[in-house]
Amino acid sequence: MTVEFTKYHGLGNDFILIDNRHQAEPILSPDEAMELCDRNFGIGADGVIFALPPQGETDYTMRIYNSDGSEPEMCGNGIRCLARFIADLEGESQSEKTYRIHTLAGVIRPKLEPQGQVRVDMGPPYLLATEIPTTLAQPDQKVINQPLTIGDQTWNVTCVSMGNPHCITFVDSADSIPLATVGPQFEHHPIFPQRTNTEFIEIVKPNYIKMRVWERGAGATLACGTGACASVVAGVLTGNCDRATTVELPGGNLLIEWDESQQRVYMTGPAEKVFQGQFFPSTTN
Ligand code: ZDR
Repeated sequence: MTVEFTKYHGLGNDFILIDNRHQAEPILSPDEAMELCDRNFGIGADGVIFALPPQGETDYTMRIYNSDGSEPEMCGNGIRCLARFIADLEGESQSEKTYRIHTLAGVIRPKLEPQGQVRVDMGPPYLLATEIPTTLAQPDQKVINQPLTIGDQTWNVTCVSMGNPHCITFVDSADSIPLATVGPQFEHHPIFPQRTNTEFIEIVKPNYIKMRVWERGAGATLACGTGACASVVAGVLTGNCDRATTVELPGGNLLIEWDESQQRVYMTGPAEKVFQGQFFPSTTN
């Protein structure tokens, strides 16, 4: 059997998109997804995303596997790619449609905008320790600028869930962080029972920050949408950022807005189709 795929990226955070509208379960296993993400032995991607039939009052369901085969609740760059993918499938790529997407982090609403941009209503951030989840504070407490010792270094961290867990730390220079060394130490620290994504943030101005990310299950990536949202929320909570802030990532910029009245976070950025093709999985479920 052959499977059609389309490759998209959002600021260099790249995904293999699969048209899975005909059945409620992903047509590939986590192991198959992991093989496809391999940049030498597969297609190469940070994750595989499936467009599945809707659930409840939605238009589609999104599921995603990270490149290590684990399944995150949400993916900010990925949902912009999914919106473009389904618009292409529906012949709606020139429209300014808003989709309601069921995810493991609730209903997320991406809106197609001109010039390939997608603005996404990412829903509210979750701040309690139990919601992250982390044991760094009591379950009903927030983790804002709390010391966390990793190896011989103590970092002040703020934890935010955008449906998936993020640990944010503000640093003098984002470029000088040895990501490949410290990233995994955060990711696998026992105070994060579901592991964590980690963002290192340099404040350039209150409305412009620079971010480097170590993603749970994917390692260093060029961009992270949920991470950019979580970082601006952490920046507002710590008095470092404005509610509307541009986040500079290695792959480009995202505009993040945390709406005070509605408590929702909006993310605007690009999503681009790169190529399409077919592959031949050894097994399918
Ligand atoms: C960070 C991410 N790429 C995005 O754009 O939001 C999401 C991928 C999922 C992440 N690796 C996780 O939470 O496990």
